[in-house]
Amino acid sequence: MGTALVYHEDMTATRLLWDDPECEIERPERLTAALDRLRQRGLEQRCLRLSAREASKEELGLVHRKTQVLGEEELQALSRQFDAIYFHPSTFHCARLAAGAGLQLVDAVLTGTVQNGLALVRPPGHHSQRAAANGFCVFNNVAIAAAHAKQKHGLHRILIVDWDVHHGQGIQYLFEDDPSVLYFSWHRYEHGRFWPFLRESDADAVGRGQGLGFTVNLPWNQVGMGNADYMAAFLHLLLPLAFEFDPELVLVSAGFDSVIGDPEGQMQATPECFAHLTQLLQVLAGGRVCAMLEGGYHLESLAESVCMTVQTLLGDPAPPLSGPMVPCQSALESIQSARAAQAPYWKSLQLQDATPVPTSPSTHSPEGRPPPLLPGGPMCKAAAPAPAPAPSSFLDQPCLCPAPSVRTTVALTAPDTTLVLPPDVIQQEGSALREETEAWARPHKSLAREEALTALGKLLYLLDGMLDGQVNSGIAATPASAAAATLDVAIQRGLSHGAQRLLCVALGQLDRPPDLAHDGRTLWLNIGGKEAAALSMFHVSTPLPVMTGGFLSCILGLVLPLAYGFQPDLVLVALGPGHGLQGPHAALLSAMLRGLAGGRVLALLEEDSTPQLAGILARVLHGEAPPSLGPSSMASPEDVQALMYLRGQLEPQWKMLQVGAFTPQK
Ligand code: X5A
Ligand code: ZN
Repeated sequence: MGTALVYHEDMTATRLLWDDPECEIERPERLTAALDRLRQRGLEQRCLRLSAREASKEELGLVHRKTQVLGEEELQALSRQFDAIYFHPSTFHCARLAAGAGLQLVDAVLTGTVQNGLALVRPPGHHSQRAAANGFCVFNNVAIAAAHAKQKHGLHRILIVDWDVHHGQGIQYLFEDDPSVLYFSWHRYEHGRFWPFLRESDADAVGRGQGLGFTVNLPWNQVGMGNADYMAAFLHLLLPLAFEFDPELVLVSAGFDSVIGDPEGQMQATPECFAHLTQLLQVLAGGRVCAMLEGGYHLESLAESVCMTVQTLLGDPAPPLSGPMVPCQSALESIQSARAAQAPYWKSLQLQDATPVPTSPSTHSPEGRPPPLLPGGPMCKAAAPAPAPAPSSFLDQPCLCPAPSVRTTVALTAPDTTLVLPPDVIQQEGSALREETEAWARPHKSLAREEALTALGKLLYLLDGMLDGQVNSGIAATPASAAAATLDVAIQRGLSHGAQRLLCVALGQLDRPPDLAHDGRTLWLNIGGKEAAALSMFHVSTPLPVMTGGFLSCILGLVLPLAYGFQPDLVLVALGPGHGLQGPHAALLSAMLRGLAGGRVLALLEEDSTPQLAGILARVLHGEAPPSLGPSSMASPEDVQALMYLRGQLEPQWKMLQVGAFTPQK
């Protein structure tokens, strides 16, 4: 449905006219650098370009008490009345355009003109308050957009995700008693020693009155937070609450001073991380995501991160994350204290007994971090796997590998004319050579039948296309009786044809292929097993959660932490016999697994699955938003128990599972 890019070059006019070291970083080149890079990458051309309009006095009045136009000579005097603010003769015009751009974006998304979008604006907005400019911000662009979405579009639940490195205290103040706006902000805090030095930026500020629990603060008490810390914050704090809140719209205060290189943030997360954060948000609110630029002062990091965000909004798969996926101790402490502060208000955080993290000396130096993923440990004695191999070559140099010409392919046994697919999703005609297919099938009795062979031929052809980099993702079908054997062949073929690490998420009654080597190259995750069991760190089984709430905590609390920790370069999702998964649940799982392996995901269905299921999975793998699950029920006690048990078993090896302190069960 498309991505809007809202911009107006007039917004480059406002600039600092005198000497002020604090304010000089908020300069016009921020916008031009971002836009130039979007053009260079061909991303701007793929968006619906909208020219920003000025917000009206009435629209500004949704949030601000009074607005005024001033003479030039008053500007500097006025600037001194506020904290970290400069005014320029053009500032009022620019700020009205910035607020107007946000309104246009929200209108375009909520009227269905586009699916999502980005407003490239300055001045930024999230520090601005009802009657005070603050921190380079004049009007609160995101807050005005939220108020407008409520008033003009009748929305009842809006999620604001503020990933700027500063606390958007302006947004917090404006909605702190409003339960229709869930405001999440992470920010450099350093126990209150970082600007804006506010007590109310801490985790225990959770809103007030009706709005209790609808303000979520995640203060970072150290600099140097990286990809693993940001991903852990999303998986273990923001997303559980966001799914429970079930927003109708997601607004992002998209500041990029939280990216590596930024002088304000001093953080370590790479631009690719913002592709992943964006992708994770796109599974909410039917994919209605409106991002608006806030901070971001390192021009290179800013430009790159803006590209990552737009590319992901456009539906492109996220580049794999680099670096060890091990959250640092300080991040875990912060996440834990925010979870503890929010637990009274959110059932998704209850039951999962939260105890404080033991404080241990923690640093951000590479030496201070726990070593990356060391297989072995107490529970792996039976089948001690070899050390995880180095990342595969095609992921080491993603730039040398041209984007696949085909994003998603559907390889059903007989092309289905009733399938509803995006125009560029191809129904595959091709099949692997007959002799080759037969050779792969030979060891398996269940693959002897003609239908099974035909299906296998199509699957092998698709898989080869993916391994060669011609196709990014796909779905294939197999007769139910041949599901296990087909999956076995797919794994062997993947491993022998270039995959270094293969993640297999097997739903329903599918056993780990008995001849599969225990060498750490395959992570086998079965959802739908009889009981929770970790036979090794690479062989995990859990029952299918009964309730939606349990399913969500299984994905966020187990599947994705393991998957991100493993860093696969190929993902197989198999819906096997008795998988019992509803379409929307299967779609959500597939959409979220798309964050792994550069989106190289192959879904294997049973032949008699409905065309609706095939269609929805193909669309999701292609980058469309999954349907929202609606308000989620609580996880059942059995679901929680299974999850807690597996965490206890696996946490020592898979650090992304940590949500703070946890006492492993004996
Ligand atoms: C939008 C934004 C930062 C202000 C920092 C003042 N403002 N020291 O990033
Ligand atoms: Zn900022």
